[in-house]
Amino acid sequence: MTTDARARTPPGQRLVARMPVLHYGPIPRVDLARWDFRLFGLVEEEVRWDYAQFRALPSRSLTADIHCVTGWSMLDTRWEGVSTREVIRHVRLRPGARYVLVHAEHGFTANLPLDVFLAEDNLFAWGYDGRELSPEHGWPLRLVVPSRYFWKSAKWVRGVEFLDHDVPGFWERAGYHNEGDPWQEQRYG
Ligand SMILES: Nc1nc2c(c(=O)[nH]1)N[C@H]1C(S)=C(S)[C@@H](COP(=O)(O)O)O[C@H]1N2
Ligand SMILES: [Mo]
Repeated sequence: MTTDARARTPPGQRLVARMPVLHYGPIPRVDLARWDFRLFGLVEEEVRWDYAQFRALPSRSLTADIHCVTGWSMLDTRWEGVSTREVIRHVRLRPGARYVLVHAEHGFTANLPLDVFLAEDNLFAWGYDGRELSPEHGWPLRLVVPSRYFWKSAKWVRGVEFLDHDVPGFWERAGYHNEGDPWQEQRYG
């Protein structure tokens, strides 16, 4: 490992060259004609976009290091999509909104404090490595939050709920750490 790669690998992690596929349950079969993306909860007016509307939002690319709690990390993964900051430009949050619960297919959820959700690098991605995202990696849309273990990066996302209190997500309820910062090795709760 180069010094640079070592410095970018959190404690207890090993580097992989290809992204593993990891999730609970089956890969959902998504019908784009029925797909929607909702912003709801503590917002003045709910937003509901179909897939074409979501894809029409301004997009950007992101190069990021990702870290899975099971021990693999991958450096310089390349994503294309819409930043979380761009997405929330389209709602007015009600006072008290401090947390988000990200909702995905089959009832999967992941929780984040609002400020972590809105950090600079976070993306709702539809592209990976110069191509359309593949179904096993979350097509048609997944979240990418590089600052947290990758379980927070929900695949097959369908919306974001804004809350005044923290609600643990799927893996957090299963015993994973509520915060999940890989640099502090916040693996299990
Ligand atoms: N919907 C959903 N998203 C999920 C998961 C899941 O079980 N369901 N697992 C998470 C975990 S633990 C990891 S490490 C990453 C893996 O993403 P990948 O399969 O694209 O590598 O997806 C995350 N997103
Ligand atoms: Mo993971």
